[in-house]
Amino acid sequence: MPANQSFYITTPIYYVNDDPHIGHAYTTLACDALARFKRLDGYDVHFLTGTDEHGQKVEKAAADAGVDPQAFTERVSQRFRQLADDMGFTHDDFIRTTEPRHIEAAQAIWKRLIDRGEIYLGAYEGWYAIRDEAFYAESELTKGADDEKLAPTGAPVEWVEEPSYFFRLSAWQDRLLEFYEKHPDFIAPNSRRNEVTSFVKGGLQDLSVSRVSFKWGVPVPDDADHVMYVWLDALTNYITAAGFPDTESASYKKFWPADVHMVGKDILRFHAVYWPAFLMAAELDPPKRVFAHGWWTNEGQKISKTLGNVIKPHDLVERYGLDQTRYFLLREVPFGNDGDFSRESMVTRMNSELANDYGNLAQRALSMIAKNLKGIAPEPGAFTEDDQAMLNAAGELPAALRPLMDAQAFHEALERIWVVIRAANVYVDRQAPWVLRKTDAPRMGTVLYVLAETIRRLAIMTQPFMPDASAKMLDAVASPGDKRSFGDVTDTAAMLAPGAELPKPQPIFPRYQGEEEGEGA
Ligand code: ME8
Repeated sequence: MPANQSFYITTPIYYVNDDPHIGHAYTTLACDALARFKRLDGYDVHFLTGTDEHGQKVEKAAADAGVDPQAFTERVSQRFRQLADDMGFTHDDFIRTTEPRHIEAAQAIWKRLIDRGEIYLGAYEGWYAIRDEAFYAESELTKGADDEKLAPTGAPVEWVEEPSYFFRLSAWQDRLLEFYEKHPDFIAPNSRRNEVTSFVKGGLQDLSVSRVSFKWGVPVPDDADHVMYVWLDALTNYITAAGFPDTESASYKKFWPADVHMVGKDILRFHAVYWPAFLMAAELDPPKRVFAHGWWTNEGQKISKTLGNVIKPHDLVERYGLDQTRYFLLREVPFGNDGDFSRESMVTRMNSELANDYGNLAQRALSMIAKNLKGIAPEPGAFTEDDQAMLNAAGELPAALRPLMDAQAFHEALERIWVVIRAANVYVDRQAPWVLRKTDAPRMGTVLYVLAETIRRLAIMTQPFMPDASAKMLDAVASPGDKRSFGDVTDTAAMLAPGAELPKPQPIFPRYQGEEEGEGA
């Protein structure tokens, strides 16, 4: 890996109108796993998350809570930072759109757009959904109960008529299509790419980018009656954090354009249509990729406050454990698809894949070393073909995982690791070191060495997904803290040192014994 290669990854910045839930944790978790993976692979990573604090929706939530918007955003933003701590996220920066550095950047992109004739003053007349902070055409609306007009997302809309600045989005249709054509990896997964392309082919209208009917936003430069449209403000956070408006700064040059904007499918249009258009119009580079993942439901139902089935990430962590929760969320659903949270499948994965497959592998091998070899890593004899095949299978994991992680196929990356874990369990059964103990003690030592070394390699590879458990496993095979990157998977200098003292093995993935009927079975 070339030294100092950079990798910039971002989460959406979350609205502070409400408390964080599993959906927010999911997007940031995916970014965290990828950020950790890239760091372990030698990249200089910049991982950004934060909160979206302006706009009518937040203003309204603050008014409902009887607090002024600034105090309200302070309070809720703090809960998102707490979530990040609870989940062990390793972001390098947490941006808030009410920070001076961001207001400066948002006004600077506005100026670039107005200087280039990409924004003009007009009047907006049309439908607006506060919940989505989005404008809708009459033709997109459906009717709800009592003939109430609804956006395609189900959000109620209201009629808005006011002076407004517009961005010449209509002029960007062909250039956007050309951009998608030239950069086939820009939108992922593929099905989403087709969705966006047909939306753009359907024609684009100029976009209202300022409002005068409320105040909670970034003031438009040179026209204080207007505040910037919250999406233009919010999207700009990605360049603020890279150092914009100083496009000559070392950080901007290093990290912009971002490698991946990770988003939920609900906000793909803003990221894959508006954002590259704003940037190209401002003569700035568009990001390299936008990945839109799917939607989580709870036991088959849409997650909503009204239904009272909001899953709090903190509760999952308390109940099942942090690494278990991280593993489940990334393994359960092919990344990109919708997913359903079910306790039964959480417990099944914990017990069969974590406790049985991975945990038992380590426990079996390491307790044999503890019992039969006084906890001292054995000196291996010559490796047989089987031994070598086992070591190679684990050694090939970095190369096998790189393309999967670059495609954000987290579930496949985990499955690929489990192929090796299962192979290691087959290897133990076939080699039967408990039989060798009586018949061929030196050969038992070699088999246990191969197993412990395989565990070391596996634990290096599971770090991005399950950092705490992997660290414990690496401690259990006496792996030094500075020899845990992907380069150390096969570096002979990092291999388990014969004679090393291994600590007494502790179970790392306990079986979950649920009290509920059916759980723990
Ligand atoms: O849209 N399943 O913020 P937001 C999966 N501020 N992911 C979910 C989810 C669910 N049920 N619910 C939420 C905004 N998410 C804007 C973004 S970016 C410049 C501005 C995740 O608080 C998912 O990532 O509504 C979704 O895109 C995001 O939360 C929306 O967060």
